[in-house]
Amino acid sequence: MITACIFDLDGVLVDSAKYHYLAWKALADKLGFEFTEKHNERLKGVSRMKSLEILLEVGGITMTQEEKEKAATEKNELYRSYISKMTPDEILPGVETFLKEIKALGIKTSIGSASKNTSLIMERTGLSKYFDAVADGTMVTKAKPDPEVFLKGAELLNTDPKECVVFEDAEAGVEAAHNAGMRAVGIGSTSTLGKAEIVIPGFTGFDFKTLKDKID
Ligand code: B16
Ligand code: MG
Repeated sequence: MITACIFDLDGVLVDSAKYHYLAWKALADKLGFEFTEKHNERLKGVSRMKSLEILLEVGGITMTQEEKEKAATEKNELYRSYISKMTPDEILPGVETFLKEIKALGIKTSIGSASKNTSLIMERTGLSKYFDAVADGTMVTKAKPDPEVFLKGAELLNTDPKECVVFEDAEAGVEAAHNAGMRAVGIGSTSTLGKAEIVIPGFTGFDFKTLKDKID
């Protein structure tokens, strides 16, 4: 039985990855090396500090802890300046139709995101109204594939993890869902998300019946 759906934010409900990329790229430019969109793929679903470490590895640069914190803060300030201009038009195709459908069916909904900027994005895009709970990077200490953020979502919804389905665009997120005892729908390609129970390219044309038929 499925009674709750838990959604990752970046890459599932909105495309904020492009803003993360622009902000990380500005930092790499300043440090004097090239940071490509392909490199950026490695940062999806990964925490802010871990993302910085990957970026520094790409550039072959070492920093003290203090320098790392300064660089991450600088990146976040630029990133927030971009996302503070987001609009409801940036919700990914098919997402609102699916959210409206499951709300009408009485399915409970939570966010399960690593991002500490979740509330700003939800406010700017108008997504807040579709969610009963928000579990995000401000509430957890362990990054995906640890199940902490999804278990927090289930707890906030007062739901058994076995009745939750997670929607994720990152491999580590699919693993985190399984580690939480939940099933997962991968949003993207089977080449990276093959372990999910279902993989779809996006929400367009996807409905709750299809979900139930495939995994309930
Ligand atoms: P912030 P998700 C993740 O969000 C992003 O995919 C990842 O690229 C980012 O580094 C992480 O949030 C932390 O974000 O710097 O805003 O706290 O995919 O888990 O919704
Ligand atoms: Mg994501």
